[in-house]
Formats: sequence, structure tokens, C-alpha cells
Amino acid sequence: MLLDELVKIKEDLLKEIQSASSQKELNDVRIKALGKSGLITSASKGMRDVSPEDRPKLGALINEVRTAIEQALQVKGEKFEQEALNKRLEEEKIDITEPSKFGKVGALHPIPDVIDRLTDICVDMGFSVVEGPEIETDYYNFEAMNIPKNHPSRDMQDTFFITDEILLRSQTSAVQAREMEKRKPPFKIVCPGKTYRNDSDATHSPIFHQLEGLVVDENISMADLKSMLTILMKRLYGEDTMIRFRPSFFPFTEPSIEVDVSCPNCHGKGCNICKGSGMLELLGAGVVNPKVLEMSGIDSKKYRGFAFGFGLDRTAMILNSISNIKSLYKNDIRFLNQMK
Ligand code: FA5
Repeated sequence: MLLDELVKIKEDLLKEIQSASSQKELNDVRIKALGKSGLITSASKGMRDVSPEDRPKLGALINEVRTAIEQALQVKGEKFEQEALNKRLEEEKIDITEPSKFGKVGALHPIPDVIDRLTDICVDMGFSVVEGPEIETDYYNFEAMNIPKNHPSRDMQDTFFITDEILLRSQTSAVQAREMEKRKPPFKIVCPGKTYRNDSDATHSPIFHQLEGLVVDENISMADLKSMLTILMKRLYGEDTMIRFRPSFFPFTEPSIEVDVSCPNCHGKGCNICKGSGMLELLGAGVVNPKVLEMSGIDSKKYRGFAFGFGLDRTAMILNSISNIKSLYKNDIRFLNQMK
């Protein structure tokens, strides 16, 4: 092959590369030049027919042509790739000002949220979580809790009776006797759940939630109850929460206390949530009355117990600054959205 011919092939191929308007056309040129029977490949094979003295010159030229064509193909190929990428970026451009197409994200209702928070803290402190029936017998709800029939303290819990002996439990304390009958001390249990009373105003609902805690062991005292409740309250409402213990009365605990916490909204100064007092009543508690232990078959000379009962609706209201308990039961999506 004449050297001039090879130079012409090179110029023609470069022109074709230059004028290729797509990857496909560029590929065709690549095959035409460098394919198995392409022009440059054939020129290399033709070296055999050239005289030995012309071979080095022709070989050098073939190499030069091959390099020039390969470079031109690469440059043009990269140009096509860049153009394709630009086109894709343009087409897939994201308008970040467009409204989101994602579905709405939900959140836990304040009541299950508070149940989770409290039980998590109690489990950390070594409590087991138990459940009890919402439809309960008079025995477990009242009598085993040292509240005999016709006892005046029954009036404090305006109860929904189904028959003379069956009722909707008015307190989660009903699980205390059930668990004491089943378990051998020492044990620590908490029971969150629904409770029912014929009560209705801004802070009372006919259906509400309590969380009962019960610890039975040797050598435990009121001091253990107070320190446990202090830790619990601080973990729930924050380290700077003030706690107040007031003497109270429950037939199943002796001594009995009620526990108030500083209002998380005003931190004790007084606001509309705490009705100006700076403190909010949260739960009842006390050292389990030995009579209650004995009725459930626990030796009250050896063992003592303490118990506490949180009102969970009140707890959720305080945590979320909710002023009317009814809001927790209306399922109004506008209210629930604010709780996220
Ligand atoms: C009791 O129910 C006792 N069983 C608590 C207890 C347990 C004391 C263990 C000692 C040892 P009380 O009736 O005060 O106590 O109710 C406890 C909490 O339940 C109240 O502080 C209040 O937050 C909540 N509560 C009571 N009635 C209602 C109601 N109708 N609606 C919403 N919350 C209520």
C-alpha cells in the first residue's frame, strides 16, 4: 500500500469521525477503521507484501494513523457521552419547590406514647409488664383491695356494674391481687391499661387509662417508694422537675400518699394548665396494707409491698399541654397532627 494512500485514508476517516452525528455512526467508523477487516487492520496485514526496507516507514505511519484515529474516536465519543449526560440531567431536573408527593407521616397517639415511655422507664428499673382483664369481678377490683361491699370509699370510684359481681374495672389496682396470687415474692410488676368510671368533665372521662406498679419484697419501705417515684418522675418530665408527696388515703395502702409534680409548662410559677398552683397531681401510692398481702396469700410478717397508680390521661395531658381530656378521645385529625 502506498504511503500516500494511507495518508488519504487517515484524512477521510478523520472527516467521517468529525461529521458523525451519533454514537451509532461513530461506531460504524470505528469498525470501518479498526474492525477485523477494517482499513487500518488491513494495512497492518499488508505489511507482509512490502519490501523489508520500506517496512519500518510504513509501520511507523500505520501506528501514527491508528493513534490519530483512536484519539479522534475517543474525543468524539466523550463528546457524545457528555451530551447524553447533559440531556439526562436536564430531563431529570428536580424542582425542589414542588410540593412533596410522599404520604403523610403519622405518629403515636399521646396515650400509647405515654404508656410506652413509662413502661420503658419501669422495665429499665427491673419491672415486668403484665395485663389484666378490663371486665373484672367485684372481688379483685374491690374486696381483695380491702374495700368490702358497702364501704364508703367505693363512692370515690363511681363504678359501671354489669351484674352485682361483674364490673368494668375502675382501677388497675385490680391486677395487684391477681398477680400476688400467681407470683412468689420478690417481684416487681407494672400494668398499664384502660379503666372506667362514671365521671365526665374537662379532666375526667368515663374511659381513661392507669398504670399500676407493685413491688413485693423483704425489708422495703416508704423510703424505697419515694426514691423510686422520684427517679421515675425525673426521667419522665426532666431532671429539674420538683416532686411533692402529700398524705392521702387508700384502703389498700397504709400509709398512703398522693404525688404532685411541678407543672412542666410554667415550672412551678403558675399558669392556666396547673390552674395557678404551679403543681399537678399525678398519682396515688403507698405501702401495701398487710391485710391485702394476707388476702392474696403472702406472708405479711416476712414481706412488704409498695404500689403506685398513675393516671395516664393526666400524664399525657401534662406532657402535651392538653387542657381538655375529651381531645384525647375525639380522633380529630387536626388535634392529632399537633401531637407529632
Ligand atoms: C386510684 O385509682 C388508685 N388505685 C391509685 C393507687 C394505686 C393508689 C396503688 C395507691 C396504690 P385514684 O382514684 O386517685 O386512685 O386515681 C388515680 C389517678 O387516675 C388520678 O390521679 C387521676 O389522674 C386518674 N383518674 C381517676 N379518675 C379519672 C377519670 N375519670 N378520668 C381520667 N383520669 C382519672
